[in-house]
Amino acid sequence: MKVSEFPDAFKKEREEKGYDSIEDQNDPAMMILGHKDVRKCAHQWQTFQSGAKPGRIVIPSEVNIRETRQIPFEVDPPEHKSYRNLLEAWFKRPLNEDYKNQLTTQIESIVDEVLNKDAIEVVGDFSLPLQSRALTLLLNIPYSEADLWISWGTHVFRSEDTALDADKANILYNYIDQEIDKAIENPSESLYSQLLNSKVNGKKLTKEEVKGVMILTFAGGRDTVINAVTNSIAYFSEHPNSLKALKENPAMINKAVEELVRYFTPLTQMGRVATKDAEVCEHAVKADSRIALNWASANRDERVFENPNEVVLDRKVNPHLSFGFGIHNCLGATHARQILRILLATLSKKVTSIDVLEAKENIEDLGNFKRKVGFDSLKVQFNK
Ligand code: HEM
Ligand code: EMZ
Repeated sequence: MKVSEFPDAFKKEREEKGYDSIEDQNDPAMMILGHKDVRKCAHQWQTFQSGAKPGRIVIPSEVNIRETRQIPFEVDPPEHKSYRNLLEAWFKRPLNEDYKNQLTTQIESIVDEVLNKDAIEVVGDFSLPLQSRALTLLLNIPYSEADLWISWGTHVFRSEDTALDADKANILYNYIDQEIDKAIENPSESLYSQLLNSKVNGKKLTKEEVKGVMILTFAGGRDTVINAVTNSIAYFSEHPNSLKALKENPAMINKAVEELVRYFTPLTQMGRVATKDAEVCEHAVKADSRIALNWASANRDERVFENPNEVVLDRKVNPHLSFGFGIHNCLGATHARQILRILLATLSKKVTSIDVLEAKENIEDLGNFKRKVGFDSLKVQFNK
């Protein structure tokens, strides 16, 4: 398979019945595959809730590796809205000029670094440091803190051989506990301090609530960004003319980012738990069972996207669901989009071609479905 090719794993089932069930630790989930149905179910938060047992809406389920509720991700209205109101402005900071300039400096310097080398392993030596350094801007803490996060590897709940790794998750939880205590002693301008100073419905946020926001910020924005960056490099390695097109027409960059994010869909799906007996695609969903909003499948729905399996960098209408849909839409999307826009601008200016030396694909195992979501490793050479 070409490194830039990411097949549609769900086509047959989406076209034939619109759903299919997958096993997951004795808690199966009914995957919703069509664009229209995914949007409809995402809207029905009263029937399909996020505020179930912490970890249960994630696939694979994380109920066995954490107890802290991630906020605002695992909360339903009306509380959800109060938390969003609190966080919205902070997560829009990536639109500020100063933020963009700092992010540009970071990304240009990492691209300059790799330009001088013979071989670069993109996942560990490019995407992970880029993601971690950029996160210091979002949290508004010193740049040097990124070194520690880089040492944790690409996913905070996974290690090389275990899909769900409780020991590894504890490294993150203990770290966040410590950082919260530090911020209580020495308040600063960081997100920790901002949260510790905030009130929701007249009450100060508890340490557990602050932890819930911070875990989500670390976990949700980690392998998604790493995959988006790595897969973009894979794409341009086989499409050098697209880099040239972006250099000649930088106005196309925003559309190109949306299209790459649609095509890769870094987060395959997210679950919900039925609060009562319901029906989706004329199929019964029992109370307390799980459904999964499959963003990846919806993004290849031929009823919505012309030539869904092709990357059309200047695609005009692109209602992709890669950042989710409805009230829980991705809070980190502004940050993620800035990273990718600046990355594309920088690559198109500084790099003429990228040679792939070695690639090991990361295939998500969803029982009957196998989906390529990124790479375990991708060795390339960047050429000036
Ligand atoms: C929610 C994808 C980057 C923080 C979501 C959702 C998706 C998503 C699909 C919806 C989940 C649902 O409906 O249950 C992505 C992708 C990213 C990305 C594809 C990168 C390309 C980030 C980053 C952060 C972040 C960088 C923060 C550092 C969040 C948060 C939510 C969320 C806090 C929950 C919002 C809520 O529940 O109201 N993301 N994400 N994400 N994401 Fe992201
Ligand atoms: C959860 C999730 C958030 C989950 C919006 O998505 O991202 C996953 O990578 C984490 O494992 O805990 O944060």
